[in-house]
Amino acid sequence: MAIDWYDEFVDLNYTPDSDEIICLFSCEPASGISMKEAAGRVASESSTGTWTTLFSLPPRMKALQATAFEIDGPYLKIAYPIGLWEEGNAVQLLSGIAGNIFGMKAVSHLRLIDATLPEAYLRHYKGPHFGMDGIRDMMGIKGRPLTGAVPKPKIGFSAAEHAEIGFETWMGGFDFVKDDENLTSTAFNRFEDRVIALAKQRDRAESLTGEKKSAFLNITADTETMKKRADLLVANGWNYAMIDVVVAGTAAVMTLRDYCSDLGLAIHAHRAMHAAFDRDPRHGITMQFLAKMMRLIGVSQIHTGTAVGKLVGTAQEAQVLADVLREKKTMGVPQMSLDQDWRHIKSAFPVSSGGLHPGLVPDVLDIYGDELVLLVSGGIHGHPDGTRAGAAASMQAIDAWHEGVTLEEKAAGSPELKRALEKWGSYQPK
Ligand code: CAP
Ligand code: MG
Repeated sequence: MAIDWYDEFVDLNYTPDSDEIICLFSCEPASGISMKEAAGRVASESSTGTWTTLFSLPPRMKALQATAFEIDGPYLKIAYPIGLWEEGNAVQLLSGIAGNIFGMKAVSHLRLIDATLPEAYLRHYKGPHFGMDGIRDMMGIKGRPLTGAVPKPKIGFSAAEHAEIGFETWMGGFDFVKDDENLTSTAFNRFEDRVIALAKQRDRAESLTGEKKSAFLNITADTETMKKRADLLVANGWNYAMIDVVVAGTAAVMTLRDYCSDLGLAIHAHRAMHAAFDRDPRHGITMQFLAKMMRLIGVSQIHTGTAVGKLVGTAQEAQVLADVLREKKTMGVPQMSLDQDWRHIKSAFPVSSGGLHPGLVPDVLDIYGDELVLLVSGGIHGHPDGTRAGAAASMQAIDAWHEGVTLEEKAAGSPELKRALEKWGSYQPK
């Protein structure tokens, strides 16, 4: 008597239906398990199956079974019937295609690389409220990256001190001030105080520069508290909220997407903790899949790496992530991403941050172009002449890239940039 029925989930002659979700995995079977056996187990345990044959199995269940239909070396494609999924519930999708399967003894390593989402699945999602164009209209910024900085050190400033640094950042030419991922509402810097103090400095900077200024204030907490904090942001004239989307969780982000959208707030998504599950190239979930989920749910922008800064990630990964977020139709890159027609789902900005300074700005723009949120934080507050000069130096570096001149050539007429290059040159932190 057969003990298991895993092989029923493998058909290498199968052609998926147009309304099925297609997932790309890389898989290393455990010793003694063939790739085909491992494929059957992944397809089974992420859809309807289990480890043993069952006493009763209603025939209609067959229509819900996922099918492993392509094996190419360590790469595995599985098709999931649309009937498996609750409409508009991304959390349930993750429980299926990114659930138990990572813990199976039958595989030594398993990585969810990407998934193609058909129209039949996409239609239940709203996506980003604004899209890149909407954000640019809202901020009145054209033809260059959006720029911003986090006050540094990461936390420890009072609300008043934080706001003062914000003023200097804006006066240096930057568009945004961003809270750090671990700054929420601490005894020395309460969220309410920061929202109000920064709003005063924003209004000062806007009247002195004539430019629209804003901030990514971190509302991350339990969902009900996040709603209250979003209300306070709107009450003080802010147009963005920041959420640590990985640690807050997919469900909370879904709730806040609608809540913020109703308030007209864009969402800046920080990805703190992402590297816990996407750094090992043989196991876990890729950042491109996380970015896809966040565009689907509807954040306006999410961090995607620098390649040249202090955190891991290659230039190719950054480009793949940018395509997943920005393109109307994302063209898949073999073994890294799948084709995705985003249909009515608006675009989202990639965010490049982490160990950047003016000397590295051209490298980042070579990767992303202008459709980007560029965050230079330590790289402005560490400038020999202070925050305002650091921001000005970064804006001069952006101009140099547009003018097609080297930083050294630009520095000849740009004292802030000259001073930055004297300190950092094109040093790549690690
Ligand atoms: C950068 C940063 C950001 C990281 C997040 C930090 O500061 O504020 O959180 O960029 O990483 O705390 O390290 P610096 P990623 O610019 O001073 O390095 O963008 O890769 O998600
Ligand atoms: Mg940070």
